[in-house]
Parts: sequence; C-alpha cells; structure tokens
Amino acid sequence: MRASKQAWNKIPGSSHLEKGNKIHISGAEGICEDADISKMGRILIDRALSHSRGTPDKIIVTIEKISERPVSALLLPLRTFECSSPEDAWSFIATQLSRLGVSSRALRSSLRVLKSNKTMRGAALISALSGRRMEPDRMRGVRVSRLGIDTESEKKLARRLSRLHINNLTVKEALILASKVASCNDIVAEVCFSDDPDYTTGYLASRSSGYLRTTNVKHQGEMHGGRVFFVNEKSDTEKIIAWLEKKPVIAVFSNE
Ligand code: WAQ
Ligand code: MG
Repeated sequence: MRASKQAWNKIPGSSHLEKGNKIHISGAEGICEDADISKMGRILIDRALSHSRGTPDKIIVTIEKISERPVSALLLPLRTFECSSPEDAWSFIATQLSRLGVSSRALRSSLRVLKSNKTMRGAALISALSGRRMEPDRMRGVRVSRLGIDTESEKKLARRLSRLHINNLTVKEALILASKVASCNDIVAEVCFSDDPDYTTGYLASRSSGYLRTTNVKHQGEMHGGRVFFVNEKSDTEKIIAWLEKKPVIAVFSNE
C-alpha cells in the first residue's frame, strides 16, 4: 500500500495555487495467504487513512500472487540505546557505522537523506566507501517488499517485545524489514529514522551488530526521516534492488 497527498503552493503575487511536491504519507507491504487478502487490504486502507503525517488524497493497493517459494532470513537480535538528544543519537550511530566500515563521506551522504523534509517512499542506496548514491530513482528510492514472518516466530517475537513494552506494529515491521535487508550479502548496514512526526526512535542494523534501536534521533513534531542502505562499492546494484523488491523472504528465529 502507498498513500500520498498532492501539495499545492501559492503562486507569489496571485491568489492562484500551483501543484507542489507529492507528499509521501505512508506505505506498508507484507505476504499473506489467499484467504487473508481481503482482510489485509482493509487493514492497509485503514492504516493509510489514519496516519500522523496527514490524510492522503491517493491510496494505491497492489496485490500480486507470489509463485516463488520464500527463503528465510534470521530475525536480528534487538537492543535499545537510550540517547538524550539527536546529536547524541547520531554520534552513537556514526560510531557504530564507522566500525562496520562506513566511511565519513558515506555518513555525510546518509545524513542528507535522513534529515531531508522531502521524504522518499523507499530507501537510498549509498556506497559505504565513496558515499555515492547508487539507486536509479533518487526521488523514490528502493522499496523493500515481499517480506513477512512465520507464525511461530511471530508469537515468540510478540512475547519478547511485550516484555520490553514495545510489542507494536512499528517495531515488528521495522525489525522484519531490517532482517531481510541484513541478510543481503552486499549490504553493509542500514540506518532508519521514521518520518512520522510523533515517532522519534530510529535504528541502525547489520548482521554483525543486530538491530540497535536508538531513542531521540529527532525532536517530537519533526517531519523528516528516511532509510539508507550502505552497500559494498563493487556490488551489482540492479541485482540488490531486484532482490530487495522482489525476493520473498520470511523472517524466522532460527533456521531449524
Ligand atoms: N522499503 C524501503 N524504504 C522504506 C520502506 C520499505 N518497505 N518503508 C519505509 N521506508 C523508508 C521511507 O523513506 C520512509 O520515509 C522511511 O523509511 C521511514 O519509514 O524499533 O516507522 O515507516 O522503534 O516512518 C523505526 C524504529 C521505525 C522502530 C521506522 O519507518 C523501533 C518507521 P517509516
Ligand atoms: Mg512513516
């Protein structure tokens, strides 16, 4: 599902309006059984209609049959780091990312995406070394899709998150997405700030660090946010994008 809203700008010196940017309101994706398609459609439409970024004037729901058998990806272990301010949070994230081999150029490049008020629908692909943007459509970014969690793992995850008082859809969906992304060999790390004005916890994730939630990555009420995937310099970008967008992946606690 994706929901957006057309912005209108005042033409200076006149009472007329002209079309501005299309504002991304919300998006969501998942995998479900045939029997649950209508239910899932309703849930997604309701979500689009009640979002803190605003009321959309366009909602697109795409439903596709998946013929390929999903592969599994291990759910990343989760930890939360309490940070006192956006500066404190960024300093923590930057330190972790440099340990993972992300250059300072790439860090600067990622901050431009994460702090931009022109939020993208998808994620930016940034070379971990040169900081170069690798995705063909820089306005849209790359949208990770075809991802889910198996029923047993979902129950176990709900129990674990409940104990931490964070058993909500935002955390669950972000953890599943990060687990799919981290299972891609050519992705070094991910960093995410929500673009929701009332959600100030972000995260960084990678296979070796796990999913590290970071509080106060932005101030309450701020509309910026985004996602960045740092990729190996010599990787095949087209292949990575096809895998992120099209490969069905189910997150699991263990491969047994
Ligand atoms: N694929 C790629 N990028 C995406 C996707 C996706 N499926 N969904 C969202 N994005 C990008 C897009 O640029 C959004 O503007 C940005 O991420 C933020 O999306 O542990 O809510 O849905 O407490 O606002 C993270 C912290 C919450 C969770 C993430 O992201 C926690 C969140 P949002
Ligand atoms: Mg959002």
